Amino acid sequence: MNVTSGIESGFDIKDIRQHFPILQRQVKGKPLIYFDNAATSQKPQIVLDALSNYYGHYNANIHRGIHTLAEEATAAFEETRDAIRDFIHAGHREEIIFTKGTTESINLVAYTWGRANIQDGDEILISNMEHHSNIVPWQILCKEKNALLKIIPVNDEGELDMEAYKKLISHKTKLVSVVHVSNALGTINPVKDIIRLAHQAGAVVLIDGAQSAVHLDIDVAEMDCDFFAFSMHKLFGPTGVGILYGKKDILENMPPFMGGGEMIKEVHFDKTTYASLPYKFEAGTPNIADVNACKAALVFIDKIGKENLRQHENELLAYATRELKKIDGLHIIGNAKHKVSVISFIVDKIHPQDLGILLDNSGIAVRTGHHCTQPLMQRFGIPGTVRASFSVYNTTEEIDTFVLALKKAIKMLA
Ligand code: 7TS
Repeated sequence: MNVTSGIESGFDIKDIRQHFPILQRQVKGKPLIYFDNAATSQKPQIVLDALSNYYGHYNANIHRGIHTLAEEATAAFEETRDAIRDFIHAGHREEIIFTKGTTESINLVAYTWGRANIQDGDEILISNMEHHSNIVPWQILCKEKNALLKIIPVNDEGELDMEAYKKLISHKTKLVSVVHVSNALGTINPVKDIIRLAHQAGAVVLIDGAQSAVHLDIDVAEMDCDFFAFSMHKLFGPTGVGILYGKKDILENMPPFMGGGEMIKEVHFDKTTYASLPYKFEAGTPNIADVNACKAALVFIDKIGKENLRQHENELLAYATRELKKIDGLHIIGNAKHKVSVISFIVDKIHPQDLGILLDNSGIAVRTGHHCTQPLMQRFGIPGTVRASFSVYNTTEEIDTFVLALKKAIKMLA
């Protein structure tokens, strides 16, 4: 399926905003200001069109029919796999596995590679800034295998303590699983160093790319990670599509995840053989419509250009940081040297949720709470934060409105 973005060349914020119908709506009688992009991004019209085009023109199950619709649906699905491979610079299309999200991608590794490779006394290293989806699967695995979960500490700025990491890693470490970019703090972690050191110790590395894939250039081959997980709904794509990248030789040696249709070569009651990669890990009817619409999301990103996107987001981050720092009693949590456009903050004596409710009354969507990073909140001794996360369609004018509404809310609640 050919998709064109309709995006003007060069960076034109007015043009970009026009591609997102939701930005036209009002919330509580005010124009929507959407600053919850780290939770999920909004979707451009071409992604909405791709969804409706699939259901309206070529809806069919894939990989099994020989009729025209099935062939078209299969071709679009496999073209999306190629587009994802190009997007993250994987060496082989077989290394791209469709899941329903980052959470499922990480669990797939825990339930297959983990159960086959982790033994009594082995160690798994994660960090203090992980999302719950990169903590709980490893806790379950460690409990089952009598393995040990060790934690890389985070410093006061919200950066990983790399000296501590070097001390924690040893021949007992079988897996290092860390987040590329923190969803709660915005910190960009030095994953290349983390991966190099882990490999020197003989450990396998999983990178949680849920937050990085939309902001940073991802080159899994150069990064040399063994697994990379992300969700397309944070990259202007539909919900329900995740990606697991895995190195081919590792995936080939992993047992399957779910059993069922499409993942087999031959089924006999006494023996079943499995399909080749990537189908071994894609049992059942996949999320065809949403996967196919992801290609439109990638076309959209490509047309804007990651460099333009990053420059715009960095300007918003710098502007908002400067403005928020002027507010008395407001403390930014996460002041790492390298950050994406995520700002978490607390205000003295005011609960984040109360601020969130008042901001919503002004049409402003922010996230409040622990952001599924409770151990990180415990590290900072706080119940949660207010988090504003910016995307390509946000503006400095929106930040001005947000800062004004925030000052008003603080005054009301103080
Ligand atoms: N890892 C990180 C770093 C994340 O930010 C998220 C989702 C996940 C994993 C899980 O992704 P999912 O698509 O499988 O849910 N983060 C957030 C957030 O910050 N607010 O809502 C979801």
